[in-house]
Amino acid sequence: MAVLETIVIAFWVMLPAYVPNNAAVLAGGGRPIDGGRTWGEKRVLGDGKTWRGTAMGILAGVTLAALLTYLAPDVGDSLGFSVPQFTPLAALGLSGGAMLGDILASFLKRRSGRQRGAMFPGLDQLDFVVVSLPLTALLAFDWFTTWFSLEVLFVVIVITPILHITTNMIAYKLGLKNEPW
Ligand code: CTP
Ligand code: MG
Ligand code: K
Repeated sequence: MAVLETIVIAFWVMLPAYVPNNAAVLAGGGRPIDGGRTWGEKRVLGDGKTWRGTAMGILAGVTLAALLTYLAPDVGDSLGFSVPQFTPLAALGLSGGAMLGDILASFLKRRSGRQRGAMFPGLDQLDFVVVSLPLTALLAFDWFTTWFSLEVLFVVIVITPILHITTNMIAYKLGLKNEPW
């Protein structure tokens, strides 16, 4: 597989997992998922994980997956190679897994004594990949193995932190996010 083809497919296939975190930042607020509950001295998840942010994040990811699926045949024709269409379960695995990964990361941050918004290098950039990929493999195994070759997985691991840092920096500069990570 050509390098450019691998990069395009990696980016396309991950878009429904990339968008939920950013949508949650824009749409977040309201009731926290943990309802303010603590475990020991510390919040279970914290005020940064809300029902509205999570629901809107998943909705944004699934909607984008539907749009990409609609566009895929024409884009594939123009590029000269196929780009992924998303099955409903694949869309749900990628978007839902991204939100779940982010939530689990906050759970770990609270257990390690980090306040809401504190930085956790590595986890902040890759938390959603770590859950969205296995969940997608679980929900849509054939689809997953069709698109996630070893080359694509490798590119995903490399471009994800770069994209994450860039988009969060932009969101911070625009005043949408409280911290640049
Ligand atoms: N957000 C939300 N629901 C989610 C994820 C994010 O409402 N499931 C919103 C919150 O307003 C949150 C903001 O997006 O403050 C930024 O997200 P993130 O950086 O993930 O949360 P933090 O506030 O940094 O909290 P944490 O330390 O738990 O990551
Ligand atoms: Mg944060
Ligand atoms: K996060």
